[in-house]
Amino acid sequence: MSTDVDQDKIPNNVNLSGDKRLQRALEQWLPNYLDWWKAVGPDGFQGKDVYLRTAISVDTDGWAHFGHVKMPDYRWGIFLQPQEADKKIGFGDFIGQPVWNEVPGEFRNMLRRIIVTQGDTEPASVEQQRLLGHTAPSLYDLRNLFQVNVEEGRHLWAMVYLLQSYFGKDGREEADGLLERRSGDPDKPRILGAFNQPVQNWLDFFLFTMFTDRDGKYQLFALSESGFDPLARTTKFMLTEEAHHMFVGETGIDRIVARTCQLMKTGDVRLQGGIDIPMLQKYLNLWFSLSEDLFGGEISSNAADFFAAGLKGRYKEAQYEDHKVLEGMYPMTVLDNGRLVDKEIPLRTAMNEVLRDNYVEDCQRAVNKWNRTIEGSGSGSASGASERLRLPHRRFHRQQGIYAGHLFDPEGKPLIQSEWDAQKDAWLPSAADVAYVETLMHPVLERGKIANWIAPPSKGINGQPFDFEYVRV
Ligand code: BYC
Ligand code: FE
Ligand code: FE
Repeated sequence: MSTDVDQDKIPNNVNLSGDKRLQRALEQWLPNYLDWWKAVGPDGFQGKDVYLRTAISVDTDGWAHFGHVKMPDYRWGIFLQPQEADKKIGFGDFIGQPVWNEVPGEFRNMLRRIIVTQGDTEPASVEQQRLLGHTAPSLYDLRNLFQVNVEEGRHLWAMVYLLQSYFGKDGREEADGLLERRSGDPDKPRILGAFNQPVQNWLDFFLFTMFTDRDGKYQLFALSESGFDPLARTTKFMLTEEAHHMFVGETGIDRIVARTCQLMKTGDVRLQGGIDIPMLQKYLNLWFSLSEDLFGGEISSNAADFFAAGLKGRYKEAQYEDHKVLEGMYPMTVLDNGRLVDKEIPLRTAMNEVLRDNYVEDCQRAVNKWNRTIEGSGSGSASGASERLRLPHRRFHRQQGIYAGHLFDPEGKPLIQSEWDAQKDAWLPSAADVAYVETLMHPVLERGKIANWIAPPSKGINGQPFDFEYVRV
């Protein structure tokens, strides 16, 4: 009996009903979480039925359960990828030893810090996106926003589960702290830069889910290699949900591009209420650079320590031959007295950059796809045919790591302050750009209708048509 009650409140595959101490800790945390959700979660629509998928098990076919639910009734569950027998640590100084199922004492602080940093991003993103429901371009998009929001809420649960089950009293304090910090609050900000940046409009949102959630993908992959097996198993399951977040971003931008190309054929994009490619490029420059910062410094002793301890590996660690990495070097362009010089960095200390390389490659793939949409649109105007999107150089607009505090143009060329000041409004959204995008943001909440600045999706969610009642407004 009691098992069903627990599964009802907190669906899980961690035998919650058999662990009274953990159950008590989570049940104490739950009302605080709901208070947080109501205070700074999605503004409005909380009483509306939203067509959401809920994770109810970890079976590959059966985990996503679709139905209309009110967001506060969403069942935030705790799911870990099933344990593998005889699993061994796959990299670092402890390679080949059995994975840890308890926190190794000497790495307790490091591990807690990684989990808290990961956990902090999840509620932060919900806070950042809280007002967007009021300007959704369609019911389909409104539903996707809320899907992302409830799943980021579940990702917070996932990290809180780890803190409360494995880190005792300080874990419980950290779990409380995750509900106390606030995105953008000068006194108690979220931990990482991009998660304090305002997400004011849907262009921000699509670029955030494209670029910032994609940092999540790579960080989660790296953590899914962890020798601390509960972390590996938790993050592995989170990745199944993450795919949809990135889909929302990547296809969202593609739909804007498609609509913009249509408008190019009939005249000036802005005069027709669209988002022109140069505007999109500025927002892309902003969110790509902010998201690159999330990988940390290019040269990082923290990253080397995480790797050595077997806590955080590389993207798909199995693809590499050498999992100890005691000798390799990584070629890097660094700044030496303000000059760019090529240098070899011990590979272990370059792990953040190695992960960023995988990330940038994936981002480039998406940009190529958007450009194929432009090319395939046959947009006739002379300007239209020549416009393409591109990733700025990784030195551009960085606020973490070796390039922070220095100025570079989108090609990576060093600049002096006056050059930057003269051109920055051509590279990043200016106040006037933000104001223009703001004028386009009106809610379209009629079934089958869509805002003027974006094309409808090629298909709906879970086999439903675009004009499905995704949110009963
Ligand atoms: N902002 O050695 P360094 C997601 C700090 S996204 C502010 O360069 P390290 C999601 C750093 O903490 C994935 N501070 O960096 C997406 C350190 O501070 P201390 C989130 C920063 O430690 C969308 C100092 O600078 N997951 O899931 O190697 C929606 C020098 O550190 C930043 C993770 O991040 C920054 N951007 O690496 C929802 C995984 N970058 O020691 C969710 C867990 C660095 O001087 N985190 N600093 O006080 C980690 O693995 C690492 O902490 C980081 C940084 C990769 C973030
Ligand atoms: Fe997440
Ligand atoms: Fe996400």
